[in-house]
Amino acid sequence: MKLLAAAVLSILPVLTSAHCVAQRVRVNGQDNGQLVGIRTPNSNNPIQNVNDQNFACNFGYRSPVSSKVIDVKAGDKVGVQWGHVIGGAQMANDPDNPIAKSHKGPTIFYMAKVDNAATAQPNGLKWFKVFEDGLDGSGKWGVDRMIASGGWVDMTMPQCVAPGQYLLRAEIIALHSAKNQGQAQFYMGCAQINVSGSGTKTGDTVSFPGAYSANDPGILINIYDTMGQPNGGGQPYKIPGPKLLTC
Ligand SMILES: [Cu+2]
Repeated sequence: MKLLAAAVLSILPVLTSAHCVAQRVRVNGQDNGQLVGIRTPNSNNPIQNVNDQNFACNFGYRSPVSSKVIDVKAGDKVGVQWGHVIGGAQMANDPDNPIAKSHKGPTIFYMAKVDNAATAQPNGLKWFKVFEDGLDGSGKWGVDRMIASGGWVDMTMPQCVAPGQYLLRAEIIALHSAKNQGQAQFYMGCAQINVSGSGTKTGDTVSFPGAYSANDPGILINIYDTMGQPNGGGQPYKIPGPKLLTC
């Protein structure tokens, strides 16, 4: 009995920490460095309540929070890197870096216009969606592509986005347990960017919290087929939130 308890205890940290955290920003492949220009929570734990007051940009940031605002031109490729823990791997050959392979789901970016990206409070902002990568026809998820890219998810800054400062909200939704309400895992972090260009749009906006419901078809979902494969059961996957900005 004692041995069994010890065995259970020894696997618990693995079970409870196979999560991820957003921590680096790159522009056209140029990495700005660890925790530079991004608000990164100290914990890699997900938020599971879609109405959590910290749903916009997470909470409990590693301090000091970067005051860097990263320049992005319309048309640039801007990416955020995810890792198992801050710094990436938790140990040598960490199989859960950048995230546990079980954590299938979409990768998404939103933006919200702010006066000063370094100091802006995330609550009460108006967010528009600029990127989403869900489930493809071969059963691969956005998270699979993130893992294949070493934790990076890159998007192209749309040409029509109005110039100015923004929070860029990177999000992953892990759906491995999402067949039960409240069990989808939301990971998010907000980069601080300054967009230049000649665009005029800031999209159709939503609020966080508010944009998602616990029973949205992309949040309350069994992603496994009858063979237990995480391919969405052969059904198209409906990424939650508003429609993408179109230029
Ligand atoms: Cu997890």
